[in-house]
Amino acid sequence: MIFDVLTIFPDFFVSPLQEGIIRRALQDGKIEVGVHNIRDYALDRHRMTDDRPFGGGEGMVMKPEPLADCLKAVLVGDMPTRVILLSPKGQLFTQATAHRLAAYSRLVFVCGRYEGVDERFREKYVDEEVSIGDYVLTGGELAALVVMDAVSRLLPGVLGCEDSAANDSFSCGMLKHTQYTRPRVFEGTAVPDVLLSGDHAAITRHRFIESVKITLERRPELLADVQFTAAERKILKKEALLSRIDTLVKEHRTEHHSAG
Ligand code: 6GU
Repeated sequence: MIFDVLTIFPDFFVSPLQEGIIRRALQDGKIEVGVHNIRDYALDRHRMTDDRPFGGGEGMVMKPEPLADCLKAVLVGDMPTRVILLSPKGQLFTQATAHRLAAYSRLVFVCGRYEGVDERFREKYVDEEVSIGDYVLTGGELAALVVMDAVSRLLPGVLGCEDSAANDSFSCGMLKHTQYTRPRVFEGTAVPDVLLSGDHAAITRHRFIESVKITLERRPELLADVQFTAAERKILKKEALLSRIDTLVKEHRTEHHSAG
């Protein structure tokens, strides 16, 4: 996977890419990151990448020509590429987005700054606009790093099998079960017996129930979109969780309908 980043702050990307799993992915050639300074494509005397908005108002708008020229220089070859503008006005980035983006050969991130980018650049060159949450950052750089991190760890061979992405929170639409390691007793609290039992079926069942309970408590709205198997529904019924979940799903659907 090739990531190309268009930014006016290239230094933002130096140290976050030099640690841990991302560093190893770069060393192993599983990912490649090209950081491109938009200012290098600003050809006026002052190398301006932004200007005052037509119509007046606060803040500055990123000029379309340096962005377009920078992008054209990056978009050589015919790799399946997605051009992504990071902006608080974008579609919310989720684990599903990460999976979808992981299928491209190249992602180009355009990091917006100031009050936004000229609309004509967005219309002509941007495939999708992505936001990482309902809050405002000073620019798209941190968001681009978030998306690169989330996508990278889904690529084949990036995670060791020890930390496989298969059991992540959100991978099955629920939050991940709790985890324990040594010592068996920490400050008077022991690890749950079942985890020491060696009974893998019992452990899987325990973790499934844990996942459901944690999700019910913290992010109940997520359960509306989870497809439980017949076997899972049987377990949930036995644990007296099924009716709670079914009620919740019904409520959620009704809310969606009345909202839509
Ligand atoms: Cl992608 N950019 C900015 N500036 N703020 C954000 C964001 C992106 N996502 C959430 N807030």
